[in-house]
Amino acid sequence: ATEHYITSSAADGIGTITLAHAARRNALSHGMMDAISAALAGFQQQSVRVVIIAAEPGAKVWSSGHDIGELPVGGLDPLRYADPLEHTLRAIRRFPGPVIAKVQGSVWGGAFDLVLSCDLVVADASATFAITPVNLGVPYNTTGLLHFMGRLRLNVIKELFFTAAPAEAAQALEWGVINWLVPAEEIDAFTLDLARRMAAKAPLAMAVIKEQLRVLSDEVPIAAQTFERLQDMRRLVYDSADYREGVAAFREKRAPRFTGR
Ligand code: KFV
Ligand code: KFV
Repeated sequence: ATEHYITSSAADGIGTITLAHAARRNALSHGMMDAISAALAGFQQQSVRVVIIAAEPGAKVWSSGHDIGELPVGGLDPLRYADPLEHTLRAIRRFPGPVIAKVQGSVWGGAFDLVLSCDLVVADASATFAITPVNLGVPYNTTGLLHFMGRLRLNVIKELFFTAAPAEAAQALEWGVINWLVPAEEIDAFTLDLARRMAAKAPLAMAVIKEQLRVLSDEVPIAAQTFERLQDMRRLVYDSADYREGVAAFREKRAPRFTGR
C-alpha cells in the first residue's frame, strides 16, 4: 500500500503530475487514479491555473492504459461510471483550468482516453497512440466513445479501434490528437511556456469557457431505451468467453484465441 505512483509539484500557478510507476508501465490502476485525482484536488485548493501531466523523462511507455489485472471478470462491467479511471477522467475534464498532456512514449487503451480528456496535447516524435479494447474483448463504454467523437473523425476513430494499432506521432498530429509536435529537446521548455501563457490569463473566464465546452460536447441526448439497449449489447460482450480469454491471455503472456462467443 506504500506503492509510489506519481510525483506532483506546483509553482507559479502551474501544477505538474509526473506518472512514475515504471514497474507497471504507468498502468492506470486504482492506486494511480486515486493519486492523480488527489493531486488535482490539491492543485484546485492551491489555485493552480494550469496542469501538466507527463511521464518520467526517458520513459518508453507514457502509460500502458487500464490496469488489466484489475479488469473484473465474472459478469461485472469493466468500465463503469464509478471506475477509478472514469473518475479521474471526469476530474481532468472538470478541472477549472487547462490540463496539458505532455506525451513522450507510447499511450495505450484507457491512457489514450486520458490524453483526449486533457485540454491540449504536446508531444514529441516518440509518442504513439493505440486504443486496444479489441485486443482484450472489452466492450468500450459509451462515454469513452463520446470522448473520441469529440476530437476525431469517425473513420479515424474506426481505424484506431478496429486495428488497435499504435498511431505514430506525425499521424496523430494530422488526425488532431496532438496540438503541437515538437523536438524532444524542446518539449519541456515549449510546454512550460504554453502553460505560463495560459496561467497569466483571466482564470474565471477560462474556467467557465472550459466548462461550457465540456457540457456542449458531452451532452448528447439519447432516449433512455437507446442507452439501455447499448448497455445490454455491452453486457453480452463482458459476459462472453472471449472477454475472459482476452484478460487471461494477457495475464499468461500469450496470444488470445477468440471464437466470437
Ligand atoms: N495492466 C497491468 N499490467 C501491465 C499493463 C497493464 N495495462 N501493462 C504492462 N503491465 C505489466 C506487465 O504485465 C509486466 O508485469 C510489467 O507491467 C512490464 O510490462 O509482472 P510483470 O511481468 O513485470 P512488459 O514487460 O509488458 O513491458 P514492455 O515489454 O516494456 O511492454 C510495454 C507495453 C505497454 C507495450 C506492454 O506492457 C503492453 O502491451 N501492455 C498492455 C497495453 C494495453 O493493451 N493496454 C490497454 C489496457 S485495456 C484498456 O486500457 C481499456 C480501457 N480497454 O478498453 O481495453
Ligand atoms: N476597442 C476599443 N478601442 C480599441 C480597440 C478595441 N477593441 N482596439 C483598439 N482600440 C483603440 C485603442 O485604444 C487606441 O485608442 C486606438 O484604437 C488605436 O489602437 O484612444 P487611442 O489610444 O487612440 P492602438 O494604438 O492599440 O493600435 P495599434 O498599436 O495599431 O494596435 C492594434 C491592435 C488591434 C493590436 C490593438 O489595438 C489591440 O490589441 N486592440 C485590442 C484587440 C482585442 O483584444 N480585441 C478583442 C476585444 S474583446 C472581444 O472582441 C470579445 C468578443 N471577447 O469576448 O473578449
